Amino acid sequence: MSLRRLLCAAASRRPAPVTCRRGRPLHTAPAACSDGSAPVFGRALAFGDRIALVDQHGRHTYKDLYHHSLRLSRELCRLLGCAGGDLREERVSFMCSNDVSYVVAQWASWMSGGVAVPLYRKHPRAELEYVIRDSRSAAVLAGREYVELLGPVVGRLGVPLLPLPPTVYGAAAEAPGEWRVPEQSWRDRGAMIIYTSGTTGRPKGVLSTHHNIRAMVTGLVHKWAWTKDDVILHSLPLHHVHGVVNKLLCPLWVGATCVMLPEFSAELVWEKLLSSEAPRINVFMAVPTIYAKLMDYYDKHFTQPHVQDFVRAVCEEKIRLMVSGSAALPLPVLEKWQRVTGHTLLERYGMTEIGMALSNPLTTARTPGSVGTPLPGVEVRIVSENPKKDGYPYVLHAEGNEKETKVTPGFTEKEGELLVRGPSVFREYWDKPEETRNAFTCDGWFKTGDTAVFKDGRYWIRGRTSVDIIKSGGYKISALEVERLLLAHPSITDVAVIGVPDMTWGQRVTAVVTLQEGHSLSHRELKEWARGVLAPYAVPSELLLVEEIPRNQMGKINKRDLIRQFYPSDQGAPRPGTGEPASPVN
Ligand code: MCA
Ligand code: AMP
Repeated sequence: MSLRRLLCAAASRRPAPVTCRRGRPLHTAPAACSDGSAPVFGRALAFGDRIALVDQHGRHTYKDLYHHSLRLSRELCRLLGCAGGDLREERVSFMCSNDVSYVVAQWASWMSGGVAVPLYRKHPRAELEYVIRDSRSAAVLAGREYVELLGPVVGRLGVPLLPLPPTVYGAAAEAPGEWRVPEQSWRDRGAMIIYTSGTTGRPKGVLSTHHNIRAMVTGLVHKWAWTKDDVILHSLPLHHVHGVVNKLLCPLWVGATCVMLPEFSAELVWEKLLSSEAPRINVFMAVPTIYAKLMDYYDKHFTQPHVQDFVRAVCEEKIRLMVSGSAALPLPVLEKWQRVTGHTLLERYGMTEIGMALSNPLTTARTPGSVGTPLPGVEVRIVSENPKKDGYPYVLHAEGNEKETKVTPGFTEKEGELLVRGPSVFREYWDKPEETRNAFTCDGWFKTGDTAVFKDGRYWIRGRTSVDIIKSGGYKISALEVERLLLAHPSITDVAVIGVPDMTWGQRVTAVVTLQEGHSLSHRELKEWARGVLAPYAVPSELLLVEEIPRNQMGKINKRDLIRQFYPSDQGAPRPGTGEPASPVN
């Protein structure tokens, strides 16, 4: 039923009450493989004819997913001349829409013993090429929509392309004859490479093993009480941990159903959340920007009181869990969402390199602004540099795990860098041993680069240690990488990229630019040009033209000063200082 028809009916209908499932035991399917770290597909046959995925093409059972994937894994191994069926961690890049083809490509890569490298369809060609080359992918799998796009890219790189067969999208699948997933040890085997921006240099591939992924999934399944009766609405990109692990692998792990939209649309999300058609959504997760956009839509379209009552009643009665993460959740967003839906968003904290680390509780009170306490198996520390250099790598402020946190006397409520250790922490930055070493303390803790504090019995994230990491729309963006690319513009002589606080996006990417003498550049022109070299979320949403970008004697730009100069209110509303030599360009 369309959203409009749904709302017309709202005045006369009340949602059917749904019984609360909190506290029910988790569904545990017998593992199809004896190895304790076997991937999610190893559990699929036990869920057989249950619906795993609902997408734009229809409904797909666990059995179908399994068999389509096994068939594709056979094709992949044939293509690469791997008769034994074990690619031994060869990388397999793949580009698929948010639908059944994604799962089949991912599982096929794993069934063949390969490392899955998801590509994002909105990335410019140069970035796609970078990922395929950097990961040294042995093959590229392409959903039918992307064969044309990827053709020239793989052609240049000399990598074979395997289009997914059309049957994947709809037909029921038979078991592919004698072909089997070879017996292998999964535990330390690489499973997935997700590319993430660092402060400096090109994006790095974060390699997580099957054991890491299993730890991420089982920690969340336990903490958020996933069961096979859950139905999650999926509307996130599938080249980051939030979309891949939290929203896809968790439901597939327990035999639940994932209703997947091709992409985020506020209208479609509301339609699905409010629909009474089976399977009825009872779990939703998103980045803060999506909640902000859903509320914009609500303000524009759900103006009548009976519609608002209907929305709140459905959300309260039908949905058991709504989660926010990937960026700080602004308090006004949390409060408004509470008013609109009756749900206090469960905020959690994570990172590509570690999966999820901290979470508010499921059943007891959630604390706005806090990210809760460590997830099962996760250990955290808050530390600062040791000024004494007396052999200790750092000063310990607080240390905690799922059960408790101990604060060093004298360090109550003292901010510091958050360190993380545990089975979900990644194995390595692909092909970057030095960066991998530098990412850990000498005693083996991963340095998140986030500033945190332990206060009132829970953890709070205070922001990034580096101003050159921008979070916009839930995406991590390296300011220096955007600067590097913008400097290639023929009119730009100098550029500083800053993240300006913004209520919808978290931060907006803003370019402060000096131009060649006699040149002009409008924001529209810059955007058009930048779309060819940057992902849509990294294209500057604002351009400030200046005569000169202030630098210190070392040639460094003080970006915090720059933000204060142009946006003195720091409240998200841009207020370029009057009388300054800068002018925002539209
Ligand atoms: C897109 N646009 C933007 C931004 N992104 N403008 C300003 N700031 C941005 N960040 C503009 C585009 O340039 C375009 O403009 C218009 O919006 C539509 O672009 P589109 O790509 O279609 O945007 P959208 O679909 O509206 O995207 C908004 C979104 C998306 C749905 C919030 O950003 C998103 O899916 N974010 C989630 C990212 C995520 O999953 N992060 C998790 C990573 P024009 O129309 O002028 O061309 S973090 C993670 O995984 C860790 C482990 C964790 O903790 O979760
Ligand atoms: P990514 O590197 O793209 O995986 O993004 C991870 C980063 O997102 C973390 O290092 C944090 O800076 C940020 N992040 C994730 N969740 C939260 C949260 N709940 N609050 C504040 N920042 C967050």
